[in-house]
Amino acid sequence: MASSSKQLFQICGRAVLNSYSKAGFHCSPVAVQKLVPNECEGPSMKTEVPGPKSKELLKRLDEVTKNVGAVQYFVDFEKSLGNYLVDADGNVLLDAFTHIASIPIGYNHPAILDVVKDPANLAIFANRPALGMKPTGDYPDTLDRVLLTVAPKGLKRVQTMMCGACSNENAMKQAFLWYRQRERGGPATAEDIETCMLNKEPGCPPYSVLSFDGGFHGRTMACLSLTHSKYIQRLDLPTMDFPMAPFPILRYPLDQFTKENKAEEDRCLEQVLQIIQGRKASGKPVAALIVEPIQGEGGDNHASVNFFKQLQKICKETGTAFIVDEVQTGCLATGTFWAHEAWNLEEPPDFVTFSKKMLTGGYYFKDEFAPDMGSRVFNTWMGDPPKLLQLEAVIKTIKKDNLEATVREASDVLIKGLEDLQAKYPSHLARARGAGTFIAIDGTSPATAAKVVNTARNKGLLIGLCGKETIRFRPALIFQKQHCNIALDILNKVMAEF
Ligand code: PSZ
Repeated sequence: MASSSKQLFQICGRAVLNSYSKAGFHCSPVAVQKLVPNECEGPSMKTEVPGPKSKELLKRLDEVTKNVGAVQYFVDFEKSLGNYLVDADGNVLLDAFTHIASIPIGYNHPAILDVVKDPANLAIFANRPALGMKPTGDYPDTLDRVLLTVAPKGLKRVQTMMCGACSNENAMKQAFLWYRQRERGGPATAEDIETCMLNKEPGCPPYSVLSFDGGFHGRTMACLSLTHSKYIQRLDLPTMDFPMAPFPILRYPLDQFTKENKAEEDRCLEQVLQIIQGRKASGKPVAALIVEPIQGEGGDNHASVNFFKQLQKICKETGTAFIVDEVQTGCLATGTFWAHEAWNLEEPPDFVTFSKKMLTGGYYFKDEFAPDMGSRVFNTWMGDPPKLLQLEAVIKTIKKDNLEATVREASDVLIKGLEDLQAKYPSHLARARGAGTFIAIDGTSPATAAKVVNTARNKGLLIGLCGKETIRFRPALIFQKQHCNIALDILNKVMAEF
């Protein structure tokens, strides 16, 4: 972080305060307690987004990467602070999307800057270990102090990884190794060793992982076979012979469709059981099942506590590993540190994978799923220790500032505001829903949803799209009531233009 950042924050705060009150927003410049000092009072727009600077940069980046189809605008990290992202053109935007749900406590949070500035951390920032082979002496304590303090109840083992996809990829591998160990009941035979080098059975067993329609678990080549949210992620790529079950599509409001939703969930559970039994009978067993607590990329699809309890029960009864993908839902996004805490399971999932707000990728797992030998789950970096130090600052901030209460309060305000909006614009908006600040509302068509997101952006609010026609909120954990009110104010103006 350059030494000019403090000055820039102040400039940002003042400039925004002026333009925001000029724009006629009614947000009190005093009284509200900010969780990040000097944070802006509200958005301030100088240009459309993308503005001229972003457009120019886009051309330059395209010359180098030829892969800018998804880049919308460029970000200025020096000037961004708290819940406000500043773009390359100097636009200040209230960020309720946070780099696809990945900034836990906002931009340039003082607690994270302290970690970066601490001379005691210099060596670990300057030198990167190949963690699976040569970790630094403080590493076991760091894992204990950081990742194990927030471990899901009942899980005591953790492996770090580089990203969400490689977390799922390796959790899956550990599940396959576990399955094979049990099936074989002893060490690998000479035939196993010979055939595995030739892509043949029995060394390479025809195992699979069961995933759900609408699920998203990453884009590496094995994870891609579990990912079913958009065709563009899969088109022209070979996938593995992995089965897929339907995920319940619930009708809203939930309390008016209890019977229908229960029937829908039962239908999906029945399919899960049939697939697992069918595959086993045909000699191609399902070794694991993977599920998101709320399908994020697939369109913010929720299911009931009972659905997840039944899934775990089916896994247990059929000897299938139960992997819960908390890459997007983890780290307090849904109001509990792990979304699956809300299910009150009798025993923990076999694996819980994470990344995004956790800053490091990785997964927790039960003892019985530990790899059977060294070098089975391995790559060069296997994680990045400075990210653990940053995560430690996040965890401390969550506790110190009681961000659980902040998320709860923001959740209530945002969901209620979206419900009011949908009551006002029933021909454009539907199905407001969410847990914590993992919140969404549907447009009544894909075009409507896209128009809401794009118009909101030009008015200074960043939200995202997912599924076919879903508008989603993925703010940082420091998104307070006042930020919700600004967001709702902007959305009201957006809808008034429809
Ligand atoms: O288009 C993409 O590749 C996107 S857009 C959002 C994501 C990926 N989310 C990543 C993700 C996730 O939401 C869940 C539930 N599981 C796994 C992943 C993969 O994480 P990364 O992107 O870190 O590999």
